[in-house]
Amino acid sequence: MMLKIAVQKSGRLYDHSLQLLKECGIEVSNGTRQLKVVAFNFPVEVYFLRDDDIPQYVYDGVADVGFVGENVVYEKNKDISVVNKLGFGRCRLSIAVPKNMQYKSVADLQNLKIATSYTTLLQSFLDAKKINAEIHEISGSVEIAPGIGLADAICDLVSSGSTLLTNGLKEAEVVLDSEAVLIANKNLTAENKKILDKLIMRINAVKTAKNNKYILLNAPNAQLKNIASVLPGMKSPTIVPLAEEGWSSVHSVVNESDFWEIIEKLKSFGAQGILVVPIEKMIL
Ligand code: PRT
Ligand code: ZN
Repeated sequence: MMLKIAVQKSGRLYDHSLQLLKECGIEVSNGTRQLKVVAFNFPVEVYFLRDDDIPQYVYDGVADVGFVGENVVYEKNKDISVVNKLGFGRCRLSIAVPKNMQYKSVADLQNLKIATSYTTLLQSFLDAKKINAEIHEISGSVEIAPGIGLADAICDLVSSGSTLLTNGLKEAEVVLDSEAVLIANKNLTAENKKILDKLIMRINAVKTAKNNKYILLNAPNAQLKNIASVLPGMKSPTIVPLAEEGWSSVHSVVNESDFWEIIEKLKSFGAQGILVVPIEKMIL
């Protein structure tokens, strides 16, 4: 029995998808760009597909699970489960207008013609905001539509914003914040469900590790209480006496998001020789 995983065959999600599988200990080689490849060391078969087709294939059961952007998942709107965020492929689906347009609020979109390939998501956004606008569906190079007089505004994916800038557009509304997610068919066999649970456990271990750092430092014993109070660790910090009298070595795990704040506090409590080390896997 094998779990069939669909990933993008080329494009922005390809490298990250294979990297994530690799970090989960699942090695596939796709040197010859085949449609499907069996992993060496985990019961999965990887299918390489266009990202737009992945929700449909997962819904049909051709693939059991897939890695795909939320933008595609919610646009296709199939009856599948979104299991886990994957932490890559971040972007937002936004409405953009010509930069010289006076734009104050969503009401300014009333009666405009908006070009997009995301008609479902755009329509539900406009409905929720009670805006009447004409949606003009185009499949590629959406950003040039206002410039050539095809539309008044666009709705497309944005990451750095430089495509909008070079086309004389500005972001007006965010329709959806998106990142790559793990999706799954709702009727997996019990056996495949077990493989999926293992995969999810590994993905979580990789994601958690990326969000955390291992930290080691030397602290004067008189300050250990203060230092321990800013270092929660997985349970509590590990404290080991140093050969030098009156000093200890403190080990802990800190979250990336409050990392610098913690470092500042540690320094103010007299911590020295602070080492910060990446964590490869972290199982809670
Ligand atoms: O061939 P296939 O259909 O599989 O690929 P594709 O061409 O449809 O998709 P691809 O590879 O371009 O993107 C795959 C997924 O990456 C998307 O569905 C998103 O989930 C995610 N993603 C993240 C992005 C971007 N960032 C992104 N910036 N997808 C597209 N863009 C494009 C955007 O459409 C616009 O043209 O990049 C341009 C904007 O980028 P900035 O940096 O100039 O703002
Ligand atoms: Zn696509």
